[in-house]
Amino acid sequence: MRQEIRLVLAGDPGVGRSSLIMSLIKEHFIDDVQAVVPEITLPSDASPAGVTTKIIDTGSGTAQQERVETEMRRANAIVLVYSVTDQDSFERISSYWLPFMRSLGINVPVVLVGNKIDLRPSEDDDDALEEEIAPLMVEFKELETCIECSAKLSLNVGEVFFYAQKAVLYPTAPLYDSRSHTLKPACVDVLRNIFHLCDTDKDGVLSDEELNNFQFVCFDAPLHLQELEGIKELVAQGQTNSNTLHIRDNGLTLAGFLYLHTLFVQRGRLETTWSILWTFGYGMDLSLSNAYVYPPFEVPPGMAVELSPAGYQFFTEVFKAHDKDHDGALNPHELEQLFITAPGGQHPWNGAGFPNSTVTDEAGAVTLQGWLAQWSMTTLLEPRTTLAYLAYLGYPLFSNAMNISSPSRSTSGTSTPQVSSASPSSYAWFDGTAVGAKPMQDISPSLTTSALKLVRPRRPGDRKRSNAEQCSVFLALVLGAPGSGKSALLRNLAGKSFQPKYAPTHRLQRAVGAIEHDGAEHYLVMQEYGSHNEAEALRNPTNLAHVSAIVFVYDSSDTHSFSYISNLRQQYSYLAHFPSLFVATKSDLDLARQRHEVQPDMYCRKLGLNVPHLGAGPLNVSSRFGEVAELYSLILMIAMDPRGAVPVPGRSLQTVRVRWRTGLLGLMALGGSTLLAFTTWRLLSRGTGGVGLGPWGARASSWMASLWGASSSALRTDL
Ligand SMILES: Nc1nc2c(ncn2[C@@H]2O[C@H](COP(=O)(O)OP(=O)(O)O)[C@@H](O)[C@H]2O)c(=O)[nH]1
Ligand SMILES: [Mg+2]
Repeated sequence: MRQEIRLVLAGDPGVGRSSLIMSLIKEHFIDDVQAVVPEITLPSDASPAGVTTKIIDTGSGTAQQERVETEMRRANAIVLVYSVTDQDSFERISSYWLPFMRSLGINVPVVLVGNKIDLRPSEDDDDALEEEIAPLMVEFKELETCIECSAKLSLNVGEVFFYAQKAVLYPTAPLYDSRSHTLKPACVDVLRNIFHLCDTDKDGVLSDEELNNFQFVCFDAPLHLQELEGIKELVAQGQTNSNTLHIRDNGLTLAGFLYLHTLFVQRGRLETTWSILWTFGYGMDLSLSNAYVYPPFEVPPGMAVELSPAGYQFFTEVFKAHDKDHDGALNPHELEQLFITAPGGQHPWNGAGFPNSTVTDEAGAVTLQGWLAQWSMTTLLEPRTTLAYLAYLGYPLFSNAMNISSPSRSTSGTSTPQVSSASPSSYAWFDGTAVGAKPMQDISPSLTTSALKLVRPRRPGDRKRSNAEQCSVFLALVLGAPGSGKSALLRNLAGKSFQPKYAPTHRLQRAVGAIEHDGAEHYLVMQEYGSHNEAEALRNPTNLAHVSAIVFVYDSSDTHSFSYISNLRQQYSYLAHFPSLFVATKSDLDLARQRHEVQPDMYCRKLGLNVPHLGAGPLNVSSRFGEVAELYSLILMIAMDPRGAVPVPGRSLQTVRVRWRTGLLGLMALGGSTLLAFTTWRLLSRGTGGVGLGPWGARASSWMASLWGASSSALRTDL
């Protein structure tokens, strides 16, 4: 945002440049003004948008020529003065001054000022003057405003500088083509986006409520009902073509909205249109400002990003507003409408297989669950993309209107605006009082970040449980030989049907699905790198920063499949630090013995894996028969709580301890069966006469002896 504006006065000698400046600051006329008034600084409260203003006088004559040039080059706007009593000074505007500025390459707005109107005979016709000015305005588009004044009478002097400030702060050129008298295409594009965002129910017209919301968003003030009607009447009157309605269903159409802005510009109310553009995040170049699209949002190391409840609610509302046929899913046309305000009208997932990456209905339309899952995935993997799209979709401005309770909003004390009967003075939209009502720097959409939240994923070895439970979106990386069935697992996760025909995956693919766990919904994202990217991606462990689990997949019917993952694990030893799940696919086909030094089950056991409900693994699945569901909940489980799923590095020690424990357990089990067997024997021996029994332990040992061949009689002898 601009901090300071430089206004430079130029014109022929004696037209009253210096007098104008003195008249402005002294508020009365000074007869013997100095030839060149020193530079004046007006404080920020003396400008419409709170910027300081420097006013620079220039002298005349060849000695001053160089300085005039220098100052003109540094100017943000030029106040070009002539005297209404000096025809020469007027003619020199078009014959000398404007061409001279062009020759210097100066391209700033010019305010043309006719001074000394106190000296003009009152019978002179104002219209005649306008006739002289009009062709100038056509020829020189840099002429922003023309104004007549009198330094002597302090008439219109403040206005001269005010218009010059406005010419800098609210320039016409980016918005309006002064020759064709129409809004420029870039301006139309931006206003169309703003219109779409304001049309929260997406019915193609701005209703009274939507207009009122719009007024609130831009000017922090409600809209007076009568004025609302006034606007609509005005816009309706301006309709020239019966094919393009300005008003439909008692609401403002896009054509009407554009017409209204044309009026603002034509009536010198550029500040209104500019304030609106700024509110919606656009800069002077009519592109969305970086600060608006990417508000500061730090993700500390070890933390991940998810959507906050407000974020989920917003995406839900957006979904509902665009589901025009109310079938609970967004078809391609509805999606196109939804993303119309995004750059290029595009969703952010081009090339990422959307909507195949997420849950759709049979026709391929994205369901609400699929929609939220897709955003959950995007937020985890590319939070900046989510931030940007929140901005494109209007979250910073309309989350409030959509009744989305974002914490920072409610504290601002701004309640959902209603059409009110407030005093007309609060009506800032059309009467120009919006100027200065909302300085540009106050319009900061920092609230976008309220749609996100930081979570701390649980890492293997973390002792505390509490933080980890906040996470609800998890990424699992799927690794395995080409053709081992990775993509089929991804498709299944997104609820897609099994594809019998093999289509190799070369590029990164992702799929996301909602999985219920402990009564709460979680999102599982599965990702495969694709054969062209895998090696490159695995070389850099930081690529796996968000990975919560690795799924090692092999084709149980292909003898060479398992060695692929075993090699991979050997080559990239850091993979061993991730919670891991081994999966044998195609269990519907004949099992093949793997050409590998150990078979998969032994391999898993040797890694010391002990996944709840599974053990060491591998897990057998069949995508073809849809026998996969258990896989996803298992992945989710180890992602949430990696205990038992991370290969144990110091395995030998662990194994010894486990064996020792197993040994004990075995002994106890043996003891149990000993007792059982002994009882059996006692019963048997009873049948053959029987004897009295001593402590069972003693008998146990004797019973073992019987197993090894000692006769019952021998036993009895022992007893
Ligand atoms: N009657 C009248 N005289 C003015 C006005 N403005 C300036 N003058 C007189 O015009 C002469 C030139 O003014 P000055 O400000 O020095 O012109 P500059 O050379 O453009 O800076 C001075 O005698 C001023 O008093 C005005 O609005 N009305
Ligand atoms: Mg002077």
